[in-house]
Amino acid sequence: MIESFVLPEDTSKSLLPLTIRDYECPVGFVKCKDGLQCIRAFSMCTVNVVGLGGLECKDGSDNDTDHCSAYECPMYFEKCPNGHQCVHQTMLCSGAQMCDGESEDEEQFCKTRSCGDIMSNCDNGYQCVLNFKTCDGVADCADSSDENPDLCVENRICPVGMVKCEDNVQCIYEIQFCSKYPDCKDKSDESPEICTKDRACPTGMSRCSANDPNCIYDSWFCNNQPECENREDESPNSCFNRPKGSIELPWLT
Ligand SMILES: [Ca+2]
Ligand SMILES: [Ca+2]
Ligand SMILES: [Ca+2]
Repeated sequence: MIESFVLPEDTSKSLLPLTIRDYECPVGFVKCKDGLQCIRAFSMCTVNVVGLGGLECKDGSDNDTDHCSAYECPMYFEKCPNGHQCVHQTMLCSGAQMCDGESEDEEQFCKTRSCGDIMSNCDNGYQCVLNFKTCDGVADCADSSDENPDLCVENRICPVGMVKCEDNVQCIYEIQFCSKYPDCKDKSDESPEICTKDRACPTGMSRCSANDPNCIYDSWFCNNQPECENREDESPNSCFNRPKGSIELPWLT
């Protein structure tokens, strides 16, 4: 996969430098400050996280405070309290400080920020945890409030788009069933009784393949992101007759 590219050098030295600077980067890429290089939008001005970054601007502008202060973060990323770095929205206020700066500043910032639809507030008021980490038996909030016994009761109502594990307490996403990884602490999401050869998917979802009982949202096929174990959702066979997918959770679009 292309990480970044530089516009051809011989052209950049030609008599038409404006032509180069007018060159549009492909979708998902943005220009470095010098106007001569395109990098992935989520590599520009982002905090260093494994899996992100990669080849960056040769002119250093992807780490330049002034350039980054003016840069608008790409979809699913938000500005850090420091005003120049971009961080994935699920990592901001997650309790692990990702942004450069003082942790007190980040806490203060997080107290005024909403956790959104896919995360929930911890009681401490400055931390958000992903919805599926609530009542999963592991303390994710610094104050353990995501595992509060008053919250993790049998008649608990799951957030939109989530379903109960067999214990009737924990909520996970339908896509986490038969994913070959235990997400329910009782492992009921991977039980052979549920993950049968002929398992039917709920409405709006389809099996990864005839051999794979994992169901993913129909809109996640052909969205350029592999969600099925063997990437069947992005295979030419699956995408032959389908429109381009989306990376959003279907009920949030
Ligand atoms: Ca938890
Ligand atoms: Ca699972
Ligand atoms: Ca996909």
